[in-house]
Amino acid sequence: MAPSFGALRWEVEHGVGTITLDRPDALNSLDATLKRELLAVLREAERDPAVRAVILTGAGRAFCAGQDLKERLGPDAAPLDVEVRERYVPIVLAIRRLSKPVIAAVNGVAAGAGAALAFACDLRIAADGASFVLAFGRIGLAPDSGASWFLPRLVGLAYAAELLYLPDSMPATEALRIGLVSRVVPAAELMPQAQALAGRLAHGAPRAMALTKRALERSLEVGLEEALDHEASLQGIAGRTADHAEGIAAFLEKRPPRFTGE
Ligand code: T3D
Repeated sequence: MAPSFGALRWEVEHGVGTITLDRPDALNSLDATLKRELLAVLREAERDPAVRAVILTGAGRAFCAGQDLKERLGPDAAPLDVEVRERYVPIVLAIRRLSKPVIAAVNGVAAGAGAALAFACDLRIAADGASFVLAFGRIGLAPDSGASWFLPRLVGLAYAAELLYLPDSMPATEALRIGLVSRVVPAAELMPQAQALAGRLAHGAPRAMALTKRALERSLEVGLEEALDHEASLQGIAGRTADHAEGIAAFLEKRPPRFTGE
């Protein structure tokens, strides 16, 4: 039976798992429950073979406003380094290590660690009214949850520095111009387009998708020769899959492939 959650919604349809952060009155900011459930649902997405691609989005007018600042003032708040290491880092790593592609469908404002969650995803598509605010500096904090790692890789040091040192709100159109998101669509089109994109990913060969994610990940950290060698190893794995044989057969028989993940 599919697990149920209180602070987020989890729906699986046609190979696509959709995570909707669901605390709209608090702009889907991350309280203890949402952080715990987000990690749990990412593990569920990995475990469930019916899920071949994942969408992460938010309910209401925000994607995610980062840490729930009201909870942070509470008596049980952990020191920041502990909170980041124990609650945020596992979520970011779960997204990066998920063997299935994750699309951030950024429906509204993405702030602080909420923006970092979007950066950790494999693809970012934004509604035209969405925005990014690297709000850490506004409240006297340094970046966390991978914001300072992802941003230079996504948009280069110059824009990463602008976003992190001068935490102004960046509208989706500007995010598209600098390459922070790959598509901006009218708000009403966001979920249909994200679902169409995820549907295409879900019809791909699952092992090839996972290997592509690993190749891209490694490419960020190594030189050309090591990347070439790593690609060759991954291709060796892909070449031994039934899906590769199916891909060739489908091509020769002039029909769409039916990938099974074998
Ligand atoms: O534990 C740790 O702290 C470590 C981890 C840190 C990582 C981080 O994420 S640090 C960054 C935390 N996030 C922020 O600093 C963003 C705070 N929010 C904002 O700056 C603004 O709300 C937005 C730019 C996101 C949106 O602005 P706006 O004008 O559209 O909405 P608003 O009026 O400010 O907010 C609407 C409601 O959401 C409001 O509640 P109310 O007054 O109607 O009852 C506001 O308090 C609430 N809200 C917004 N963000 C948060 C929040 N409540 C709790 N935590 C939030 N982060």
